[in-house]
Amino acid sequence: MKNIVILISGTGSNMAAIVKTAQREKWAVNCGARVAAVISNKAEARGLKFASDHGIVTEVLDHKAYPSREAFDAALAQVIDRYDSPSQPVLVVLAGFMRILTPGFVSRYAGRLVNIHPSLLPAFAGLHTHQRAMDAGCQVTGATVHLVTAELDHGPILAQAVVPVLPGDTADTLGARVLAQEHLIYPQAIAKLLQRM
Ligand code: NHR
Ligand code: GAR
Repeated sequence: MKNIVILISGTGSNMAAIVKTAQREKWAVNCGARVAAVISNKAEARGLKFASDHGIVTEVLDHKAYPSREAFDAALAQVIDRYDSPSQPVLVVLAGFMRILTPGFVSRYAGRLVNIHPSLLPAFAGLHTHQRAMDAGCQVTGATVHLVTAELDHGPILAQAVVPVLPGDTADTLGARVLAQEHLIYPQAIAKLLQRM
């Protein structure tokens, strides 16, 4: 069985979409995979309740409790590695996880560390993507699932969804339209990746 470990920082709606798809599509049977744990760097992340309500182990690792990014990432890797072995390899899924990861962490999980970013990469890497897309006059934007590499939001692209920018949009209305597409493409991209793990 492959173990999926999902990292969140907030609402966790992408995490919830992955958990629901895994149940609906019987990933345990069809992909040999299960969502083993959800880890948040914020104790107040709303997604933690959804995860524990669905019988998933949850863990909080507050980055502020560590003296450096390297120390936080080492502690994070230690927790993740409980779910990693040759017979049960781990897939690490960033779902609204808001801490930049160190090169050491990224190389440890190379090829099995994925992120969803709310823009059509390579456009608008980094934060505040919806406001930046509107400010640039974009007529479309979207979301990108990509493998994580040491360079922020630059890894190989696994899936994208295109979303129109509509008259009168705010960052919030546009973000909600993008998020609905994220919930469709992220579980799908993960299922595909599991097949080649
Ligand atoms: N780490 C690496 N090495 N590479 C990537 O591509 C990563 C990553 C960690 C997270 C998600 C990413 C996004 O999709 C992600 C991709 C956080 C920040 C950020 O600036 C930027 C991009 C992403 C996530 N974080 C601040 C930091 O100092 C904190 C911001 C906050 O806490 O609100 O880490 O957009
Ligand atoms: C999503 O739109 C995701 O793409 C984005 O944050 C939202 C999280 O929502 N991620 C980033 O901006 C990463 N820096 P969720 O917590 O409900 O899944």
